[in-house]
Amino acid sequence: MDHAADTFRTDLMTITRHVLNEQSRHPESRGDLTILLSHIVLGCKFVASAVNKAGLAKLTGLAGETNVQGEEQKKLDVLSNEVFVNALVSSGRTCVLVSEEDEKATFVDPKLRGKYCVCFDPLDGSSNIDCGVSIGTIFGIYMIKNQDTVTLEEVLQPGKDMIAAGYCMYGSSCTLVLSTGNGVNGFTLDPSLGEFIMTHPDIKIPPKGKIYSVNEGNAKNWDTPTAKYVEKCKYPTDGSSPKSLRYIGSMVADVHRTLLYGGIFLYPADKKSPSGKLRVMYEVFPMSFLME
Ligand code: AHM
Ligand code: MG
Repeated sequence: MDHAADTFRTDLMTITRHVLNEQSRHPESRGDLTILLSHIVLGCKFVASAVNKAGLAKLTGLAGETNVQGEEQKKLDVLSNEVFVNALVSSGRTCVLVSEEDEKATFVDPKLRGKYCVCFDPLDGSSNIDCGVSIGTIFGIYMIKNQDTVTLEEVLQPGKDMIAAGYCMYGSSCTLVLSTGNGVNGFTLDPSLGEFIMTHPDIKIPPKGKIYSVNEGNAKNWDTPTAKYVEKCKYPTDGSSPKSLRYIGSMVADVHRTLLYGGIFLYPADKKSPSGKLRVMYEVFPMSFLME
């Protein structure tokens, strides 16, 4: 007879259980980060559900058009931003929020302030929304010394000072990858339970990979070293096999694949974007934190 445990996971390491375990390693902790993370997880669940419905609604003509009242349907990225801002503010653990969707940083009402600053891109890879290709949320968390007097300058901390970072990929499954500084773990959303369950413990990027990932359409604007490097991926001179090209155009998905399969993902600076296209605070720093 089959044991249930052969078919089902019966000892579920939910993301909450994992974060609480991590918390218990710091006896002085009051659980603020745990509470903040649980609000971020809620935001991810909401966006996952909205992303799933967006395609359906469009197919049946219910979304994307101006309705009879002349109201414009909210775009998914604006909706996601609202969800995360509300989730982060209501956690009572944040003092400053920096979102890709907002021109200015949000300073939380002093009554609701906590010690964390969160930099996030609520829905990255927007060009992939309408065709149902993977998109994601990216976040990085910093601690602020004095929440009451916090200034914008204090928010501009180096990436190495981040205390936690993660991303959630809305793809063929919904996967949340998180690090609070002690290893990187991946959790998959079980829609029937509404819980993220640990499916990728202690992720380590393979030391060598067979994939390179870059928007080659930008090649004419690259500098010589970048162009030479990519050329070598295709025409290796050391007798090795050429690398495969994979490029989704959603950083979360391209980084996720790189983390699991190895290889390289790059978005180099070029003549068109001399400082690179990806934004350092809510895209590059959190992803670099996880990669390291
Ligand atoms: P977005 O924040 O407007 O969605 O842009 C960021 C995205 C990244 O996810 C991705 O790596 C990159 O832009 C793709 O850019 P391109 O379409 O130029 O290849
Ligand atoms: Mg983005």
